[in-house]
Amino acid sequence: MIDIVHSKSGSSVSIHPFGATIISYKSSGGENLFVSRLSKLDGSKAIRGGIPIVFPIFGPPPKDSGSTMPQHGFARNNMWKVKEGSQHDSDSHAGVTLTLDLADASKGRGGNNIWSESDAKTGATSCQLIFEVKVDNEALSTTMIVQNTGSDAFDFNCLLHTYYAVEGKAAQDPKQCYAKGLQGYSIIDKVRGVSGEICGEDPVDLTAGAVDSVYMAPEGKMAVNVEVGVGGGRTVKMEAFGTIDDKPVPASCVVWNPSAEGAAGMGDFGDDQYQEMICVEPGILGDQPALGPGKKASLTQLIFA
Ligand code: TA6
Repeated sequence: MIDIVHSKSGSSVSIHPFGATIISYKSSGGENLFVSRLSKLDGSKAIRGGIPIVFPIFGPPPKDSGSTMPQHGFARNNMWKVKEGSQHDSDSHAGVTLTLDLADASKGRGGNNIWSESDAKTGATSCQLIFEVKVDNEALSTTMIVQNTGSDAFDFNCLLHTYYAVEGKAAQDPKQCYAKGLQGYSIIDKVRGVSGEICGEDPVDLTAGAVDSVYMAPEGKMAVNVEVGVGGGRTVKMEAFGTIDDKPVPASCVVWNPSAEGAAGMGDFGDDQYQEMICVEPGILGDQPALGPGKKASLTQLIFA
């Protein structure tokens, strides 16, 4: 585990090198992230909680693609390396940088896709992922950078799959747990199988059971800003923004809670723990331009807690 403490503020973050998965972010209000009590931490599968990194696909591979890449891609299924000399603790902040080269990604690439071992050997599709983590007295800042190190452009999605801890098993209490700030976003509701409704002024809450919705930004909106109710009378603020080739691209946001039924169906999720979490996940999920050879993309998430 990589443990980072900002001595000046006492805020801290713990990162598991498997998937560069942040599994703890503590600030003055205590632990902000949820990790299932049944989560694997031995590298046998993606960590169930914290901030898993989703790349190069969000969700399952495209239908009829024939790709066998696991859901949410390979970034969260491989051991990342600490960038030498990057761990630091200064008055302003503490932090570390981790990297994953495609060549070192031995798991989760599947077959029949541009990322699979056979194709990538030609060097056509290749990348280096860089994950910059900083913590200070105000926030946890995480920036994922995708560097195209191959000869071909590639399409991608990336997302930071953040699990917030909700105090007092209050996730299904709309007064205590919600995601506010998505008004005007177009909704892809995967539970109801409905797309295109526009989110209203009311915060998104978890009263209707399972929630699994993607909120796509309205025209011209780049950064996503969400206030997350996390129980105990507390709220956390999240801001996220993305770039491709240093130009801003719209950030989308996913809200997920599996409900009792979904929790019971996951072996690495406590049956009752749907009451203890809400996922609010910023990502670059649109049909944005492909990333050209030598170019980079970035996704930054700031969690003010
Ligand atoms: O982000 C929401 C989601 O895509 C849900 O559909 C659900 O599958 C969740 O991610 C967890 O996915 P995982 O592959 O980690 O079990």
